[in-house]
Amino acid sequence: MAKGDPGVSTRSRRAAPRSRKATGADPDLVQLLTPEGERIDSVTGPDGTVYRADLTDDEYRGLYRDLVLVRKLDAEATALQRQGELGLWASLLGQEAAQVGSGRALRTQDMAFPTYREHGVLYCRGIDPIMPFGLFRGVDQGGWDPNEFKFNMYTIVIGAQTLHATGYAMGITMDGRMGGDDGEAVIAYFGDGATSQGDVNEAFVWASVFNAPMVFFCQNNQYAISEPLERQTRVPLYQRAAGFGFPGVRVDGNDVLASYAVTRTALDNARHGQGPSLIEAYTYRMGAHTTSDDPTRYRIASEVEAWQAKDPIARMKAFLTKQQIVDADFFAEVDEQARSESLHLRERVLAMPDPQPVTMFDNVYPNGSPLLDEQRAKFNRYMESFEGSAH
Ligand SMILES: Cc1ncc(C[n+]2csc(CCOP(=O)(O)OP(=O)(O)O)c2C)c(N)n1
Ligand SMILES: [Mg+2]
Repeated sequence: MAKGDPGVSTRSRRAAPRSRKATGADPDLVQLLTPEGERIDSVTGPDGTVYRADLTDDEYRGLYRDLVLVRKLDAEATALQRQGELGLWASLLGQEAAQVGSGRALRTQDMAFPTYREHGVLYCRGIDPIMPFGLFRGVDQGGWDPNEFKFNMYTIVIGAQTLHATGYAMGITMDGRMGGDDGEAVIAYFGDGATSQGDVNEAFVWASVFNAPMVFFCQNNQYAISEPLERQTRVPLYQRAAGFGFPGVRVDGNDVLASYAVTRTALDNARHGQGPSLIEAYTYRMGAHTTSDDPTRYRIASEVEAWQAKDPIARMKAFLTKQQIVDADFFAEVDEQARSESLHLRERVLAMPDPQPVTMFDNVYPNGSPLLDEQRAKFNRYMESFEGSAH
């Protein structure tokens, strides 16, 4: 209901949402918002779990705002890279709903372990969106505090973070910080390609046998750089979980409501001691793998167009409009916020100072090291040997 509109029940204006078993073209896909913007009240997953996302109007609007903002900031990053201001960018285009839905499902005490593409989750954790830009500009290591925001540093080594996450989750169990509503849970993000890594399979084993409070969140964006999904697996990825002894579910990763509901359920199960689970968020990488990739060399335009019709933002917009959850100015106001935040971000990125070369010796050890001190001194003498050196 729009604020300041007392007495008019928005819900009464709405068509009653349907409930259903997950059926149709993909009977295993949990979907709570169709590409046409129709909300489904509840869906029963393959293992009998009932999923629903009956949120307040403020929450629906909030999710839409998040989706638009993270897409706009991401587009700004791609533009900055094209203009030579970033060394590289890994775009989240197309994956906004998987990231915002799961990111908003995290409770404050939960810990997330990202890859290099989780800018949307980072945003939901309340981290200043400038942070990954330092990393991709090559001027710092990505400067947020993982403990403060409960969001670990980006990990480029494919799949490695799933082991870090599992170890962290086992620590939660050992410290007795689970079992109730205030218990902690851990989410590890990774891609479809990462499922072929030994690390990920080892993490599955450890999480399973130690009943770790873990959610494995796989964004199946259909490609590992140029390698399509059929080069990784002969079974749907979520079904792999059964072999490791924990539940797996496939969610429509372009549906922010389903991504939210499924992740919330999995995290709450984990914090209450019910062990790990695997979520396969079925989505699509609409852009290049990174800015150094050219996807036209390995995929056809019609495939991209088919996924365009499933756009996560368009369906949320259709839902908000049809259900009259927003007033006439809402979409323009969100667009304006996205425009001004991305402009502000751009200005701050351009103003980032280049680091002094000698700072590469910083932060290697918490208390320094004699060997490093020696190397630093040698490096300083080398830099000073240049004529007119100010360094
Ligand atoms: C251990 C390791 N092997 C190879 C690479 C090179 N590499 C970078 S991204 C990538 C593909 C990852 O695909 P996926 O897991 O599907 O994630 P996506 O990039 O699609 O989000 C590879 C092979 C790496 N970074 N780390
Ligand atoms: Mg992938």
